[in-house]
Amino acid sequence: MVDRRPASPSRRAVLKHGIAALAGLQLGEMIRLRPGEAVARSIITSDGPDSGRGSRRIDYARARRIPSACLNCSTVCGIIGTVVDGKLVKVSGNPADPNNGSVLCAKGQAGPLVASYPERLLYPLRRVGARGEGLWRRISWDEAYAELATRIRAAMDAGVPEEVAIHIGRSRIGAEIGRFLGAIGSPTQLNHRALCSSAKRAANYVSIGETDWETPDAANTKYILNFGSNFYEAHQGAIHLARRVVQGRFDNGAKLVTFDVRLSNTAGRSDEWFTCTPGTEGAIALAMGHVILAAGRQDQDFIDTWINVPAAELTAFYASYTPEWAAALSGVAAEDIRRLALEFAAAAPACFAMTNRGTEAHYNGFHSGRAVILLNALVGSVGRKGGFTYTEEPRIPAIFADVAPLPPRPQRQSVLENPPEYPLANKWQRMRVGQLVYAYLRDERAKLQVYISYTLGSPTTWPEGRSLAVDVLRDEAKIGFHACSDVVYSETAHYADLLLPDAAYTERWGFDTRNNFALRRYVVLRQPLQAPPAEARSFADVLIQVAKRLGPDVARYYPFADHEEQMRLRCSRWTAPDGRNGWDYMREVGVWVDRDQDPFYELFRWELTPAELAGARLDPATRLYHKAGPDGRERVIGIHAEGKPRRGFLTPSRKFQVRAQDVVDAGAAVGWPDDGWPRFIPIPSHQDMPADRFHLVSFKWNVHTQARTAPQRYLSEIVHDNPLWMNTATAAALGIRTGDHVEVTTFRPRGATYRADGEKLGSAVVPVIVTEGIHPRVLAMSNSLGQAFGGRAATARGGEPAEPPSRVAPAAADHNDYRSNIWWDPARGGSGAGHNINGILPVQPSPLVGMQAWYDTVCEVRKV
Ligand SMILES: Nc1nc2c(c(=O)[nH]1)N[C@H]1C(S)=C(S)[C@@H](COP(=O)(O)OP(=O)(O)OC[C@H]3O[C@@H](n4cnc5c(=O)[nH]c(N)nc54)[C@H](O)[C@@H]3O)O[C@H]1N2
Ligand SMILES: Nc1nc2c(c(=O)[nH]1)N[C@H]1C(S)=C(S)[C@@H](COP(=O)(O)OP(=O)(O)OC[C@H]3O[C@@H](n4cnc5c(=O)[nH]c(N)nc54)[C@H](O)[C@@H]3O)O[C@H]1N2
Ligand code: SF4
Ligand SMILES: [Mo]
Repeated sequence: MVDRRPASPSRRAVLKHGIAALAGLQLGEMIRLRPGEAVARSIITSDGPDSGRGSRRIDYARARRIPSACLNCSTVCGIIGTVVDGKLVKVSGNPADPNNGSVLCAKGQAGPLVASYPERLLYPLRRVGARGEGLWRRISWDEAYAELATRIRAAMDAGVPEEVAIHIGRSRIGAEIGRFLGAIGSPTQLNHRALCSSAKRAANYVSIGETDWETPDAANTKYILNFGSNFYEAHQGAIHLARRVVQGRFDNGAKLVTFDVRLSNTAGRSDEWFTCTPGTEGAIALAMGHVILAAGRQDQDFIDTWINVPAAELTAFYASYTPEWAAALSGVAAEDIRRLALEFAAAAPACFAMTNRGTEAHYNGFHSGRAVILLNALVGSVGRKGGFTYTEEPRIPAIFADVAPLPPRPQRQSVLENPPEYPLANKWQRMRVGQLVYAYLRDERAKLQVYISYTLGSPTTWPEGRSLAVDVLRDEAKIGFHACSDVVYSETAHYADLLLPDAAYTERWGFDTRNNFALRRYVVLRQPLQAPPAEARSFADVLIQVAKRLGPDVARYYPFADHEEQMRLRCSRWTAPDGRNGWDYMREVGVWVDRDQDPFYELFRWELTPAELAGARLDPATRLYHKAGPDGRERVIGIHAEGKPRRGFLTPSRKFQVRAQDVVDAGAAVGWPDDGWPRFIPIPSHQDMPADRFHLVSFKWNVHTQARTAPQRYLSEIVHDNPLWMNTATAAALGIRTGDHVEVTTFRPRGATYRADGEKLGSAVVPVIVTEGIHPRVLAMSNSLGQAFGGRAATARGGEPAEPPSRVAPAAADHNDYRSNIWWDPARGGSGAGHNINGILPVQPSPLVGMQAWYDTVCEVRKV
């Protein structure tokens, strides 16, 4: 039975306090957990050999080397764990991984520390007091499974399975989550893609018909035009791309030109860095296209054969986009635009133009992204060596297919998963419009009986996080029941009813594949490098256990005992070339690469095989090949081009799509007039901006990932502070100096988006750093800091251990560091854990796709 009574004074007396007390918590005992409290307790007090002081010697003679996959960011590099006596002591890059090879970033190397964090969640906990009060009781896993199953079954039996949602951040077990939701009939699989990169993906899909993000051939390139990507510090394919850019720069002397509003580490390492008015990158790219065509520097053969509009129409489209027009909008000199465009074209085809969130996280990001990709088509670098290469959609190949039977696609609909106002959000992949989830719950456009959050930091990482997200998370009328899977007591966990202590990424199973910059199909296996502490358990296993308790109609989709067995079954069908069983091979090598395949150069030119052509018909008007599939329905399988049947681009015309009818149609459905061309769309919030208003943008530090890394002490030791960047001239005009505090006040957006009234949203007081390295009209602040939860490293609070040592302590080796070495603790005169301003950044989905226009935010600033 779950005890929902508030704690009486007498019971309060025996309450334990602080995460560290978890280690000694008995079944049924209660604990109080609070935000930002000086969790100055630890679970072991001895200064043993592992105490974090002195040197640590790894006995390599006894060490095992086990391949797995990093997940300290979404790049998922292949790793090798060095494991001694069942304990992970070190990670390095897996040379067999074609993407990262032996290279890892600082986050990758420091990440395994989270496993031995003394403030890990160790046991399932059930809320006892009010939601958000922080009062918990330790329960057993059986109780946790039973309660979840009962509540989910109730929604199913009431005929509203869509009122059960799983909301994931960076999960990498999407298939497992999809299987569970499919089995219970719920479509409500929520994610964070619209906060992250949905505009970028949509721009790729419209233009070339496939793939999550660009995988340019940087190692072989001569020239890179980078519009708002910080790939030396971030990017979805971070290390994979960065190491190849370095190679291209050193081996080929490739030139790197970066457009960033701020001197990022990428901008600083570029040959040329340009600041432009935020959100005007599309105009610059269009003007570059104008210059290339006007100078006759285009690849006419590619244009004539492979793009879906006649050359004359293309020239007409570009006619008005002069460098002078773009200069007036962007602040980048017309001469520079002209020069860079011609340099770029001169390097063709070994050149590429790319974007990332600096261009895409805007109202016009989707359109601007398309304008940048189109530059590659104009000069014919698409797919070429050193050019804008791309891969097939990254997929787990059939040899590792998931275990049958798979549940059917749910028939029900949820506005949370598929908001009709954003017709391109789910067109090519289910990207969704995550930032509307809490807004729609608050506005009563949907409700949820069961909300399961997993690797989700919404109070700190989402727009209106500590305002809207927290308001909804604490409201039991909007979210009937919230189960949270996390590794630490995070801010999301604080607003849950049930806490499910997860296995960290070094302690669990998974399959992963990514856009591969080596241009081949590949898969990596994530396997446990050590056991999770105490009762922490992989969320994938939690889903399996709950499913088995939901009745035979659900359990029938679970013909395996646990996640490990599911992985084994998936790997065992295949035999490696050396005769090893696939399961042994994957556990020993960690990576499967399709060696039979040609690298994905000029994928659109790949010829259809005789087998593919058998039974196909060629339409003489469109030159498209049609063929009936197994269901009898005809599909386009390729195009007759350059005298041969070829794969083409996976767009409706099988050509690089410049004018997109899909976009015209999608726009018409929601009253957004769009002629289908990648035009420049002025950002409504930025029109006639008064002189005392500024652009407020954010960025990622090289050593932090979103809300994930703050508990990792070496990373927080390197960066624990995130002052607001302000230009020297701006600061002088406002009388502000480094270290001063300012009050930042933000405004809601304008235009065709959610709550676009331009009204004041909220204020925050933050410290300032004055620098030449930022556009005078832009203020910038990193989003990864300012945690109020997550333990001592995350909140910058050290202290002496107050709890008696406990033998239950699983991995308390490093506690001394937390006790005495958090020198950035304000109590020791340090600067603290930084600030989080997501609470005052408005929800602002961009039209059609729904990508959060993070970098459109407008603010005022006042010295305090
Ligand atoms: N202002 C601003 N905000 C941004 C951005 C920005 O540019 N500016 N960027 C956005 C982007 S690109 C993204 S992708 C989103 C990401 O934002 P989220 O989707 O929220 O992802 P994370 O911050 O990685 O999620 C962190 C949560 O996962 C928990 N966690 C870590 N490891 C594990 C684990 O092994 N198991 C479980 N169960 N939980 C774990 C952490 O404790 C934390 O609670 O943030 C967005 N937020
Ligand atoms: N270290 C680290 N690596 C990461 C992550 C992380 O959190 N930390 N997260 C991973 C994830 S989920 C993602 S989505 C990727 C994101 O990778 P990126 O998109 O490369 O990173 P961001 O910092 O979001 O944005 C890139 C740059 O855009 C700039 N910028 C902001 N506004 C504008 C603008 O209006 N115009 C221009 N031109 N530039 C602007 C910022 O200053 C920043 O340097 O990184 C991945 N890798
Ligand atoms: S880029 Fe760094 S943190 Fe991200 S997966 Fe690779 S090693 Fe891990
Ligand atoms: Mo992201």
